[in-house]
Amino acid sequence: MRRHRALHRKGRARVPYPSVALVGYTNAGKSTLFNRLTRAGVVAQDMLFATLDPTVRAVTLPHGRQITLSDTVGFISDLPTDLVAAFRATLEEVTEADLILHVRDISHIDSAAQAADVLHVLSELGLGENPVNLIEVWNKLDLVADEERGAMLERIAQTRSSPGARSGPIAVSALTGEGLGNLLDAIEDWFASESSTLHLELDASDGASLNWIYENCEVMTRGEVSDAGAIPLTIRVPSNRLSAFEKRFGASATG
Ligand SMILES: Nc1nc2c(ncn2[C@@H]2O[C@H](COP(=O)(O)OP(=O)(O)OP(=O)(O)O)[C@@H](O)[C@H]2O)c(=O)[nH]1
Ligand SMILES: [Mg+2]
Repeated sequence: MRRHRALHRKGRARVPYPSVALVGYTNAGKSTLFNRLTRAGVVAQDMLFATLDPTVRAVTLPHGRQITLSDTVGFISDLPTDLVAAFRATLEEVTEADLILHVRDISHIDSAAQAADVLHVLSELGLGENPVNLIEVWNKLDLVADEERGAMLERIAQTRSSPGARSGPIAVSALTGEGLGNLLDAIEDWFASESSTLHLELDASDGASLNWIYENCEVMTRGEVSDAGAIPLTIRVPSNRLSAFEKRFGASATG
């Protein structure tokens, strides 16, 4: 299965669209959301993916940008060990997605614990404790009682203004379609957003990393090598390279 998936990814890697993956706890509503979003905007190239993997579709966003969207297997706590390998194989493509949408059943009593489980699995896949390329989608808004809604929207506003937040959660109902416009806008904004400007000191002997930076980022300033053998750099990392950047240089570099 792992080999099979790797072949699929190779085929897909030639497609220039940015990739978005839906992840989340089982029953959170990923497939419902996937169907809604792809029905809204499937394009002709759709067939290309249909033969490779029925859970990947091309989607056109409101302002014309195209992405690929993939559905994934749901996470559950305490997975039986004989299933862990198969489960991981299906999730490998998540680690290569440009943007991860973490779909949560916000009406579920265990929503917070489920989210923690999902983040834990993502970190085990090598994505870091708090991936920068992740937007939370608070699904099943229709099941949230009117009197709780206010507090929930308040929480969203707070998260959005918290330091380091690139995008706050987006509240939706995959069932009724409420909030899906906001979600598509958030995805579009994410890919359109100004790339991040970062300062870092690179070990002068680390030619491979320097090469990587020149190939994937925009180098704005490059200082003299310090006595300690470090090159001070100011760079811009495009949003669709942020996760690759983090994987290479660590979450602390962009935090
Ligand atoms: N009320 C309500 N129900 C929803 C919503 N989204 C999904 N559901 C229901 O939740 C159940 C699970 O939805 P799925 O889309 O299959 O969930 P999933 O995340 O793909 O689940 P797994 O594939 O098992 O991980 C279904 O009965 C859906 O109809 C929503 O926004 N509101
Ligand atoms: Mg599903």
